[in-house]
Amino acid sequence: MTSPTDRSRLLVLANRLPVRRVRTGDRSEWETSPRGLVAALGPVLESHPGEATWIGWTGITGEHHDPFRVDGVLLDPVEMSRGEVQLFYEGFCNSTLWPLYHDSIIRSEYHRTWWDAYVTINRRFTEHAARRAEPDAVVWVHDYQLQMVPAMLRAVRPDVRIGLFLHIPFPPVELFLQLPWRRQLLHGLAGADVVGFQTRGGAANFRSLVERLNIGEVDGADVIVDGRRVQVGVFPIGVDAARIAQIAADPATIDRAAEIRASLGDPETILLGVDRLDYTKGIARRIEAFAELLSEERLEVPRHVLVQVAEPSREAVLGYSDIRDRVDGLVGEVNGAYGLVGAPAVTYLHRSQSTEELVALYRAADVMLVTPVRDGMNLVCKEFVASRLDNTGVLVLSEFTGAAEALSDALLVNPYDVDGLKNAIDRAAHLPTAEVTRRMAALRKSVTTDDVYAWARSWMVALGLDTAPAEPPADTATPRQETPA
Ligand code: ADQ
Repeated sequence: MTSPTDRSRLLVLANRLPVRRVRTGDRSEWETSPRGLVAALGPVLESHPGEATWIGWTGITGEHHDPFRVDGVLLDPVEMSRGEVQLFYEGFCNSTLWPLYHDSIIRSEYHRTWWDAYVTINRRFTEHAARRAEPDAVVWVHDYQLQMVPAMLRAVRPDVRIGLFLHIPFPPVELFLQLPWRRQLLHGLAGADVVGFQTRGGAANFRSLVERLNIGEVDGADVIVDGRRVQVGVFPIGVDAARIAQIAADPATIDRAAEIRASLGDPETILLGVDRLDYTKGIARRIEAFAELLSEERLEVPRHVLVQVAEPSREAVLGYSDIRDRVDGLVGEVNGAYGLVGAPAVTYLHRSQSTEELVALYRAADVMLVTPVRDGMNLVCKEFVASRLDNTGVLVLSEFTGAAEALSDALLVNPYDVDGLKNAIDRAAHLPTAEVTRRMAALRKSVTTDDVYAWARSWMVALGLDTAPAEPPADTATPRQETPA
């Protein structure tokens, strides 16, 4: 039984709890979500049996839920009303911060009511954490939805050790300065003992802003705020490469990959895109580049085809229906112009896929196109590499992903440079085998070494919890992780 006064030694705070509710007939149950941070953090939390609590929203509005346990972890739901979701999540998080932190690709909206809701929800998370934390507990806060929590929590629980990891980019000074609440947000982050970023660039932007806004002083990699050291670290997130390799080696996956290739007419080259349907991911530009290559006869259907899988995302948020319409329209145009009977130029799947199906697609593809205009890390490219057990396959990767920092053996592209993108796709489709193998072998070394367990372990060390054996579990069913955005 769970008591409302249960306290924990390790707390994770993330916008979403790692569960979803499934209904069978009249009954409803919580099921561990195969998505979200759970795959990354599951082993860490389970290695603190009875001691870990995850605080987050269930994804359901207007309902009260008592804390409950899943796999030994206490889940403590934070409630939100429909109105709060609109102002906090759809508003401040995804229409103010998300575009601003992704290079202002679309214009951010600044509304005081959204900011007020952001403060309210951050305070609510803080209250849960303050209640749940044992003396001297460790609190690991995730992502842009909860940037005020570190300072709020420090004010009421100075005994706890607080880390915040930002899954998305941290913007350059000139962009961040637009924010009417820039000082509050920076103070919020600087309340942590450790602030972690995906890239060196994000960490450098944070240090510059702390100095520029006179929040504190830079001292080496860290900053000193109110006489207190805030460790500023770079923790590039990875994937569960061992688990993906296991799925990729499964005969059922191998058969499915062959079936996919056959159903596409056994083309010479299958180009693949897999993304959340988000305007940051560069999906439309990628399809346009492919279409130009077809029009110039540098590529040709049915020898070369594109498969684009786009997971529906944030459909109630500004900008998302535009990108959906744009991609729908483009696919129609390109297929109308270049498709053949029984052989579309672009096969477009606008829905979620199982991990097994994604890995089969990764195996079936020859060229993976990962071309966001900005991305904190990007896990898809690492999942692709982890699936290519035989060192085949070419990765075309945007320079503007966090992943590009380590994956320099990909064909790196500037996604704004349409000719450069076209040349990279063309080159990828015709790369000599020896070069394909050399590049993929190097990519695999990086992706399998710097996996999600290494990432979790480095956080545990930074948070002073280095006893956690964050090793790949022998048998888990949660292969994929991403931010609970
Ligand atoms: P996201 O923006 O969601 O994550 P990404 O890192 O690519 O981006 O993760 C997407 C995840 O969703 C991957 O695991 C992928 O397999 C999965 N996915 C994509 N399309 C799918 C589909 N159709 N069906 C099922 N699954 C699908 C945020 C940041 C990233 C950062 C991560 C983790 O924006 O930059 O890498 O958090 O920190």
